Amino acid sequence: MVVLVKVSVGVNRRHINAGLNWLIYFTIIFFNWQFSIAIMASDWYNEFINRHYIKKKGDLIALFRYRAAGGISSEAAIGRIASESSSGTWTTLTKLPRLLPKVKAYAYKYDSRTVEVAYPPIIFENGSVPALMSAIGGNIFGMKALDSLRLQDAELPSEFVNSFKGPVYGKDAIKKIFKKKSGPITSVVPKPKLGYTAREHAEKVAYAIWKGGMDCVKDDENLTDQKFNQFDERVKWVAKFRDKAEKETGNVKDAFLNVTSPDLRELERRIKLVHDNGFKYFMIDVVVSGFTAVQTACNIARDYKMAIHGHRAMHAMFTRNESHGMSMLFLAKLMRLMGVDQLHIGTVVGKLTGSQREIVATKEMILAGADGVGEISGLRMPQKWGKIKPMLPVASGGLHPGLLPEVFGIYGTTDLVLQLGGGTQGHPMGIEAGARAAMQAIDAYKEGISLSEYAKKHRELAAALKKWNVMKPI
Ligand code: CAP
Ligand code: MG
Repeated sequence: MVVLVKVSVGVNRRHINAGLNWLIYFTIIFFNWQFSIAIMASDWYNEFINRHYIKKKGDLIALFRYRAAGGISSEAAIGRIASESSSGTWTTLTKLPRLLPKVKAYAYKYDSRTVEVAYPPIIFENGSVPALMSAIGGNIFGMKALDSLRLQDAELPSEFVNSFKGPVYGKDAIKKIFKKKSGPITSVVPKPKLGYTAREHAEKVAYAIWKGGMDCVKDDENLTDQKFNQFDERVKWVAKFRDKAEKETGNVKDAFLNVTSPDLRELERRIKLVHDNGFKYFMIDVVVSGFTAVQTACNIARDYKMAIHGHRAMHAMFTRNESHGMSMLFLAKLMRLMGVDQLHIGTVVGKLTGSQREIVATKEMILAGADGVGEISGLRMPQKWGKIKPMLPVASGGLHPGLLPEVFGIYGTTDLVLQLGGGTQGHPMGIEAGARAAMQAIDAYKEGISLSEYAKKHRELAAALKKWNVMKPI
């Protein structure tokens, strides 16, 4: 009793508040617990986790980097990744189809940062990249249970790979289109990106670039069909000055004319116009156009026996964040699979992002022959290519003659498309001299002579080195 009295006498406002706070606290804990029990009872995500799963030969194996949201366990996170990207959903269901066991993916190899998910091939539509990406690139990237998710790579099974036709030329373009024993294929994009009329683009810039020794002239990624430089006009003028340059130089000249279009019918019309004007290539902005448009363009290119230059504008929206989005490596894999002949994949030394480790791993993967490449833990999955031809890497973005030895140190010169813009047209002696300076830097590297030594007898290179030396633009 005394105790009680003491306690009751000692009790004051502060104690009552403290008592109420504890009561509220435990009530919340209790309902949260109930709530999480409810969640557990109603969700079946953990049925898509199986550490003992033995991957089957035909499985597609996706490698994800993930970070679970606060309070979410790794299992709760990876169960959601495997479930929502295959056949599951957030709650248990009252009726399940007979085929369900055949369409479930399993998270089977994981730690707190990466997970490999095995998908049965039956769940994908053969020959369709959009269908593939609606699964492994779909809802899972928006789930609240994940703070971040990045599709780093996926090993595509042979049955799926063989349902595509791949590039028409790939790396064979060097010999088959340009009749050159070895690369690089050289290209320059008129700068400024926009502002020339169709005729100025061809007569004042493209012609000078070809006369300076370049194989190709490339449309910039945002040059399509503007009032001041209409697509049909540009094709006609560029064809006229290509013929002039070919005649005067005796070399094959081509162009990467940008057919990126508002719809598939217009895309087909533009490709046909480029073909009918005698070009062997066309260019398409692969990300902004979308996978269906790229697959359509690849099928049309096959009909016309044309090569595709793939520009990747917009890729950095989802490739540069190392913990969320999709790797450039996997985007490049999809482009080779669909049939793009050459694709921008970065320079390391230029103005745009891309780690040397991932760029080299990507270059190896897109150039690999039938037996493909091996795994690089956490970065690249093994991948066999069968009959899909190798795709050429394009090195571009902030390049000038002074940086070319470093670029060739990463890519070599044999299987490469080298693309410059400002680094030729910013040359103090003009556009043709700028192209010539880049060609001289290539020759110097091939002959094993330093640029400074070579510049002693090549004034265009000397002028380029005087302006830019070896600066790395950002
Ligand atoms: C290069 C470029 C290319 C970039 C694309 C540009 O011009 O024309 O689009 O190379 O980047 O617009 O920047 P510069 P990436 O040579 O004048 O930089 O190759 O990384 O896809
Ligand atoms: Mg550009």
